Amino acid sequence: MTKMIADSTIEQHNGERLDTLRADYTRLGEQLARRGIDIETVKDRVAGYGVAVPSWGVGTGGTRFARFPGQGEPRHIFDKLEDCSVIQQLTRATPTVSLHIPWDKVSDVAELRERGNALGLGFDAMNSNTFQDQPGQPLSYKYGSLSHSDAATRSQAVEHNIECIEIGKQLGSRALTVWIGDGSNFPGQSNFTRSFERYLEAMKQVYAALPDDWRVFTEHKMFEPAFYSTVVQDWGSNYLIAKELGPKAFCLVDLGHHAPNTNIEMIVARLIQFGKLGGFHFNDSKYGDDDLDTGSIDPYRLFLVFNELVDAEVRNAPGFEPAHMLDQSHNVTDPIESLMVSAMEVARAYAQALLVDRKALAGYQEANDALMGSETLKVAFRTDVEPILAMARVESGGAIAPVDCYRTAGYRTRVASERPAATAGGGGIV
Ligand SMILES: [Mn+2]
Repeated sequence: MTKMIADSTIEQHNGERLDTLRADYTRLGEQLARRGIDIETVKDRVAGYGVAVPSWGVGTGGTRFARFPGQGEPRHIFDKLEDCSVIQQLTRATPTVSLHIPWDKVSDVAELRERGNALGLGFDAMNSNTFQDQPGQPLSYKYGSLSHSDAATRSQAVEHNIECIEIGKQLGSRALTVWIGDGSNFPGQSNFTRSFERYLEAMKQVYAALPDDWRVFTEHKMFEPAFYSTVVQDWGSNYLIAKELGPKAFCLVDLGHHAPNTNIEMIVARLIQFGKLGGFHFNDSKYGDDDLDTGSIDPYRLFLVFNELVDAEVRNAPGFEPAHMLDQSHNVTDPIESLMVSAMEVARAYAQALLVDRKALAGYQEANDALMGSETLKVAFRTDVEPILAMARVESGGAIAPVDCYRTAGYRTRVASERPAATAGGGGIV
């Protein structure tokens, strides 16, 4: 296996911190035991948890005003895979990469698969792109793609999605994520009903091309790039799509794609209840689709989402198999550092949700004890689970403090000398 960070660097890093970690872990284990929780069980479940890294996330993002490239930016998908492998090597929480076509298109897909495998990475859901025009593309998506008024443009978008499935099949992926920028900027610009009918008809063609063991995830978003209406604007429309398409179709929840203050954890619960939660694009948001680092603004909301996920996990909710992916734009940080911290934030929310006393919570809910219901969640959320996360990392070869270890290893400086300053590449804000 190809390793971008030397084992010796990680071993030295951990060696300097292991005694402290063991003491913290033992102390937390005693505290949890008093609450009837076995720390080893929690650690094992955290160790088995993985969130996919988006290939586009390792490049510096941007806004509609500007993009300020960082040092040593990946030039192509093979560089991106190396960066993704650093995240996985140090955090052990990101075993797969989610690719984006055409940004990650290569002439030799088998080579891409081999390179990923050599770096210890698998391939998660494929992401199609009909929200931009590509060089040489015959028909424009300026006025939409899968819902376009022109049948030939819709066909072109359908064919692109089928191409993504074909590439994914060669990589060992088993899901396609579809997000469209289709919508309108003015009342009267498009007909809500006819646009949605055209979208459904096009998606049925994409669905028909799915292999038996594949799933398709549709992603809703309330606004942007269209600012008056979008064709797939909310979870209600998304649920209708999944129902219309069939059993392999599920809804994807991007945390940033809702109005401010929307109760996202409740949307998650509804989709789980009706067997249509496909997965997540994790990020955080202050105002809109800010694509900020997961857990950087509202870690309690992230915990509440995971509280619903663990609730479904422990009661074996039918059809519950959500795909977890990060989807962020890193404008002012080193993307590798942001993605490492974000992956750990997702794992932290999972660990905290595992600590919820569900029997007590159900009792308080039955008794209408609002205060203690809330406190039961807060007790889990307030628990510092860092020793559990760090121990899970160490035991699988990762680093106790991934960002420290990454900086010590000097990876960014090294690749900056190998990779000429890049200017191309999508901002990757989807
Ligand atoms: Mn997304």
